[in-house]
Amino acid sequence: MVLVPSELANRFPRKVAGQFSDGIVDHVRILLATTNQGKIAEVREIMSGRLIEVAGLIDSASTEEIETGSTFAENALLKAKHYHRTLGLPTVTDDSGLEVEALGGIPGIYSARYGIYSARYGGPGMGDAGRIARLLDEMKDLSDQCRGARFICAAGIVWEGGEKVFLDEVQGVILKEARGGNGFGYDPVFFYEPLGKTFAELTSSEKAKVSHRGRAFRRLAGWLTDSGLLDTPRSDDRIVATAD
Ligand code: ITT
Repeated sequence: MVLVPSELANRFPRKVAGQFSDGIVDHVRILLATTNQGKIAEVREIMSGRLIEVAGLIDSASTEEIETGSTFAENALLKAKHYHRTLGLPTVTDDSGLEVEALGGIPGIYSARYGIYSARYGGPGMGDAGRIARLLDEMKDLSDQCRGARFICAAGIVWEGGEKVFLDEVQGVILKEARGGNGFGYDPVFFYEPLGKTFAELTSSEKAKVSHRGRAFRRLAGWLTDSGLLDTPRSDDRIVATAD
């Protein structure tokens, strides 16, 4: 479902604006700017039961050229500033990725682009399977004791009066084979020891409770509630997500 007021749609770039036609509401307060459907589903889950709702919005624009920073926090704010400038709305973004200890933190901030330059793993149009294949190849000689990794999430927000970013992480181990069909990205090889399952074997609500994203966005949501940014909330306030 697309939930955006008509006057806001007019301020989007042409390629995006055309995609707002099938739904209109009056009160959009915060935009969740991401092109990643997996993130949208998870942030919606994390925010469920709160004042803030997350709605899907189709946006074919890539965030890759905006992500020129050298940290997750920088990139989260760069994306949020870009969409805030375009839309004039308080804008929330997620920059996240996987860091493998024995690889010195790789793929890190390049998690989405990992393997993109190699035809062997799918090239520019590569998907999650190509990224995972490259990671497992890089790690094939590492023993079970040397497969520690962490997911990191930077949840950024930019509004008229300022910017803020909330970082959090979760520790795990990279398996030698993929397991499970839920989630997205590297979830099938990210084994979460306390639950004895990969992230792809967790339900969305189980993952939301323990994930880097769940932790970072709950902190952001708590801050939002206290910040005054949502003063005079309305029952139909929405976070609107962009995704392709
Ligand atoms: P946006 O920039 O549009 O939000 P993106 O997918 O390009 O989407 P990032 O640059 O933040 O986002 O890259 C994050 C990548 O890290 C993502 O594509 C996955 O490959 C990986 N990743 C992040 N969180 C993950 C999670 O919860 N489970 C599995 N993989 C994850």
